[in-house]
Amino acid sequence: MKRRKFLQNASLSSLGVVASASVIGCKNSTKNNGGYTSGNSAIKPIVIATWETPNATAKAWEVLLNGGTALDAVEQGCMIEEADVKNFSVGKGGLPDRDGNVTLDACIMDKDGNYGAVMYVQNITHVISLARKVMEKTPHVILTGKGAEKFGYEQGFKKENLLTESSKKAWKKWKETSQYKPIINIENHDTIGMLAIDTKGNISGACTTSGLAYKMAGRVGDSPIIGSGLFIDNEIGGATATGMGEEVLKTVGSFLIVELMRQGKTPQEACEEAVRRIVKKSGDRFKDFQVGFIAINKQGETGAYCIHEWFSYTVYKQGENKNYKSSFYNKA
Ligand code: SD4
Repeated sequence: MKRRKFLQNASLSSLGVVASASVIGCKNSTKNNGGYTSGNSAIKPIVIATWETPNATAKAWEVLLNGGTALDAVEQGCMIEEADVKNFSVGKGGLPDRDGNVTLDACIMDKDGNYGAVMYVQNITHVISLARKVMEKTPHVILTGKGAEKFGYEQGFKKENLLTESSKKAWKKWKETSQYKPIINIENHDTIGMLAIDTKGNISGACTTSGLAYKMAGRVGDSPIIGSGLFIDNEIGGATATGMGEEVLKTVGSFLIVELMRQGKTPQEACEEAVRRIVKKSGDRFKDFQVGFIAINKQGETGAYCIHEWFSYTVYKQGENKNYKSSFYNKA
């Protein structure tokens, strides 16, 4: 499967728009695990996203180069994965719950700390845009289920069947054993979380998912929950998560990472600390689940860390779109 492949440092620029980006005052830069580390430099624009998602980062980059906001970039970038029926963890084509219903969760956060989310949405593909509408057009921050859908149709979203033939086939096969055991690093860990800094230096983020395959009906994970699947503070930076949502929720992982950066940690150090905290609290259970975080700070430095090998992330900066392998905790 394409998505299972890991392309370390492979240039993906041919997939996207390649143009020059402004790198302001970046001295002494070094590659660190795909992250860009340098003194006080500000790299912008820049996009970072979970997993091998070069088409999504390319779209976001294109928006940024055309002067779009980070908010527009993360929304439009995430929409690429939502429309991709080969991504079994996001949008149309996402794997269903154990009853055969595809239910989507998404959230978005802007530079002013505004947040919008939708959860348990069953018939709308672009839930990231629906989350943005919740943020911008309602007095609320979260809408769920039928209410979210009703609002979506009022806003002009199309009603669609999200269960594709291949997802239906996979679900039928799963039903033969009906074992719920999320597997580390396969297609059910392709949630996209995206963070971007625009040419004005403002940060926004988005996260969209169909959640864990074959979850119980009604289950919501970390992805649409502020502070867990995503958190942005425009003064500090942002973070987003993928993997076993229940574990991310219990540590409010993305908020934790942003707060650690506020205290002076680099994005890399902050991601590592958040993963260590999850591992420590889990006893031995961490051996059976994956969690991966990515983060960016105001300077455009990035970080990524996960529990088990093979989480990857994609960064578009300075005209180059690259996928990187994340460093990981479990060396056993
Ligand atoms: C969830 N964190 O619903 C999501 C799952 C995920 O790729 O990351 N899938 O728990």
